[in-house]
Order: sequence, then C-alpha cells, then structure tokens
Amino acid sequence: MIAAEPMIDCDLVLVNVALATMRSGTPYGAVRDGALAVRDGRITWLGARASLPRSVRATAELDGKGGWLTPGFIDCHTHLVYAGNRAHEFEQRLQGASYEDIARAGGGIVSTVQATRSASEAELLRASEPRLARLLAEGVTTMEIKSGYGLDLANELKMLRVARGLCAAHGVDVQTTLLAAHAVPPEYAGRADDYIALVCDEIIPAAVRERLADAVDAYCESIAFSSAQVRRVFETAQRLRLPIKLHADQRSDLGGAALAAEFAARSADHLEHSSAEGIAAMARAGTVAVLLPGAYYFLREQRPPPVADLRAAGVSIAISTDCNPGTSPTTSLLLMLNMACTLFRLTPEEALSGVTCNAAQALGASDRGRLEIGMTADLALWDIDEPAELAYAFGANPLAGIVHRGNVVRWP
Ligand code: DI6
Ligand code: FE
Repeated sequence: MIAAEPMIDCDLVLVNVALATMRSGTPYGAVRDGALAVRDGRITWLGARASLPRSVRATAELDGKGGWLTPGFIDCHTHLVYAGNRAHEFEQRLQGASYEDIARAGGGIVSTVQATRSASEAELLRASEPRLARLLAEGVTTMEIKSGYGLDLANELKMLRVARGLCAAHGVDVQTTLLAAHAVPPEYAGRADDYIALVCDEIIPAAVRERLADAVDAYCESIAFSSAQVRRVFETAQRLRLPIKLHADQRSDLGGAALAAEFAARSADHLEHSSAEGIAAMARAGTVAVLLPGAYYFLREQRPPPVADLRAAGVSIAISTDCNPGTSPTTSLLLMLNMACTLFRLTPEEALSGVTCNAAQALGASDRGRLEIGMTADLALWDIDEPAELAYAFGANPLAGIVHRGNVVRWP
C-alpha cells in the first residue's frame, strides 16, 4: 500500500501559464506550460504543470490562458510626487534653450519646487494619483519615490508622507528616498554649503526620526551639488544608517560613480559620463547601475551609458522611468524596456531583468524580483507569446493580470 501524500494547502494556484522566472541558467529562466502556487502572500511551489504535485490543494485555481507570468515590475527610480508640470520648458527647449539654461534662469527643478510647496498634502496626493495609476496599469507592484521638490524641512517631509500615503491607498509597495540635495532652493541662492548644512543637520535627522525615508539620494551635477557637498550628505546618511543612492554622471563626469561606490551605495543612476575607474569601483562595491533611457531620450543626449563596460565588469543593470516633470515625464516602464534596447543596446532579457531582479537589488529588496519559492507573490500576467515582446512592441500594453502579495488585483 502506498502511503497517501500529505496535502499541501495553498490560497491560489495559477495554471496554463508560461513562467519567466528570471532565474539564471536559461533565457528568462523560462518554464513553458508552468504552474505556480501561492500561500500567505508567498510563492510556495512553481514548475512545469505536469509536475505539479497532486497533493497541492488550492482554495482557488486561475487559468492564465497561455500568457506569460513575470515577477511584478519594480520601478526603482521615480520622482512621481510633484505638483504642476513643465510643458512650457519643453517648448522653450524646442526653441533652442538648454536644460541648464532654463535651470540657471530660475526654471527647472526650482519651478516644480514652487508648485509643490504651494500644494497642500491632499492636493499633492491628488496630483500624483493619476501618474501612479498609469504605472500600475503596466504591471508595477513595487516602486521607489523620491522627495526633492520641497527643499525645506516641512515640504520634504510632506512629499515623503504623500509617497507613504500612495502606498497605503493603492496596493503597491513604495520605498521612499529623501532627495533634499536635489537643487539649491531660491532662499539659499549662492549659499549651497549652508543649504547642505540644513540638509545634514535638520532634514535627514527629522526624516529618520519620523521614519519617512528608506534611503538618501543626491543630485551630483554642475547645476546641483559638487561631489564634496554630496560627500557631506552621504556621511550623514551613513551615520544614521540610511542606504545611499546617487544621481551620478548624467551630464558630465564629476566622479559620481566612484563616490557612490565609496559609500557602498545601493545604486548609482544615469552614468552616461562615468569613467572606467568609476565602473570598476561600482563592481567592487556591488552598486547597481540604474539606467534611465527616458531622460536620455527627452534631453536628446548623444552619449549613451557605457553598457559594454558595465557588462564586462559584472555590474547589475536596472532600468527605470525616472518619472519626473523636467527630464522624463513618462509613466511607462514598458516604453523604458524598449528604449533600453533601442537606445542603449540592452537585450530584451537584460531589459526585463532591469525591471525585475536587478531593480529589486537596487532597492535592497531581496524578497522579490524573481519567481522562486519563498519570494513575495508579486506577479504580472502578460498576453504575449514570447517575453521579448515586452521590449519589442513599444506603445503597447499587453498586461492581462496582476497579483500583489498573493492578492489577485486583476485577472483575465
Ligand atoms: N532626475 C532628476 O532628479 C533630475 N534629472 C533626472 O534625471 C531633474 C529633475 C527635474 O528636472 O525636475
Ligand atoms: Fe532622477
């Protein structure tokens, strides 16, 4: 007599799906005709449907209609919370003004700061919600949101509270990043060092006290802060045990990649102008390269990030929208997959890793970004025949289903 197998209870089993697990070894870690089981918000079993143990008993079984299941998308670099827009600056740039010209004339980041300061917390939330809805409609289940349009204590904290509120109200996981060192606020014009002192002495400590910041970022650029100023911000963050990120080497090489690596940053973002030494330092530090093709496209940059060098050095590459009103007014992570391939020459598989496993690494979120037993059950179902279609068909949105923390948000 054969002993009966113990029954394995699950909340949910998904069948008739192909799995892009993103495990290494095979392209996309693919499992065709797969199945995946979920219990208590985590993946408890996955593999070929034919080997699904008969003992797996689920409260609900869902048919994926032959679509592809990927990890829920992770947008690891956004400035989603802001008020107003900068369409008029787009018009100015089409008349020949540069991004830097506009910033130096008092527009740019500072114009969004004025609109964001004027908005109440409720107004800021309302202004940000449609952008969030558009991101989620393309399969995002985890995202990062930066402050940086407040530039004073009250308004930086206001932005972070709005980011936390979006998470609570919309069923998406949000990591917040304090980017008080984004621009010199008008009231500190000509006194950037004094503003950095305010950031280090008051704004970062308050954000930590109120548990509003999960990380710290800075904008290291000629129109923003020098590497010496950023260093002071990072020393404060390190002392308060906040993870570090950096807008690095986007418009010029200020040694941002090496500076980020020196502080063991989780990520260094942009990197168009990074040097070979900077990349080598990132590889040694395990710092993720976050590439932002939307900003590159919108500013009509000519020098792509050194992708071949990043690959050769073994640096993990993530892709993100950089959703912001000045340089990347997009909410489409799918479009970024396409641009990462067309503009930066990533493969569609690298691009997909960039919004799943490598984006998780950029956020230090080791419980997501791959389909594996024990991982958080954040899943996106796509009506496609091959995973490369996600990067190939630009402007399309084949999202068919979403599961967030094991809860079915949408299913065909
Ligand atoms: N991210 C940023 O924070 C800046 N550029 C970028 O790629 C500027 C954002 C802005 O102009 O509002
Ligand atoms: Fe940015």
